[in-house]
Amino acid sequence: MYDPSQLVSYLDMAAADLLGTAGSLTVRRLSDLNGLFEDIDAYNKALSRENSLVYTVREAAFPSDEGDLTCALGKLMPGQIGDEYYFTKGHLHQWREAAEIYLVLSGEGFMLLEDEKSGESRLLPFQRNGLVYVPGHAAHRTINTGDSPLVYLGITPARAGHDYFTDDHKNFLKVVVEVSDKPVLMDREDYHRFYSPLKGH
Ligand code: S6P
Ligand code: ZN
Repeated sequence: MYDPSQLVSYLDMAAADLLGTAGSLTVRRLSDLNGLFEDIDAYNKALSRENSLVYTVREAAFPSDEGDLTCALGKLMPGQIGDEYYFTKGHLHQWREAAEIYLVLSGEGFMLLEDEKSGESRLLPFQRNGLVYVPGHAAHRTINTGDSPLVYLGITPARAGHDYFTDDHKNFLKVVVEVSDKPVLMDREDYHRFYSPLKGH
C-alpha cells in the first residue's frame, strides 16, 4: 500500500502550484512557441522586447502504473501576439483514446478542440468552475482571452502522454483572434489570407 503522503497534494492558489506530491514543472516562454503564432512580425517584435513567460504546468507525482490517473496544474498568462491570444502549444495524447477532464479554477478563455480524423473544431468556454471534457483523438489547446492568469487542473490516465504537432501538421486549423475587442474563431487560412494583410501585416 502507498504511503499517505504519496496520495495527497495541495493547491497553492496564490502561486498556482501544487504542494506535497508535486512532480515536474514545465515553463514555456515566447521562444518555446516559435512558429505557432500567425503574426510573425508581432511575434518577433514581442520576443525582441522580452522572452515573456506564457505558461507553466506543474505535474502531480501520483502513482503512475497501468490504470492510474495523473493531473497537472496549468497557469496560462494573459497576453496577445498581434490579434491572437496567448495559448498553449496544444497536443494529442500519445495514447489516442485517452480523454481528459479539466477543472477551471480562475480566469477566462476557451478550449480549442480539433478532431484528428475529421479536422472538425469545437471551441468550448473555459471559465472559473467550468468542467470541460476533452474526448480521445482530439488535439486540445487552452487559450486565455481574459486579463488575468487562466488556472486549471487537467486529469488524464497516467499513461496518456503528449504528442505535439510535427512538421507535416504543424498547427491547429483555426485561430482565436481579437476582433472589435471580442474573441472570434476563424479559419487560419482565412485569417492569413484575408484578414492580416488588410491590417498591413
Ligand atoms: C496534459 C494537459 C495539460 C497541458 C497544459 C499545457 O494532458 O492537457 O496539463 O499539458 O495545458 O499544454 P501543452 O499543450 O503545452 O502540453
Ligand atoms: Zn492533454
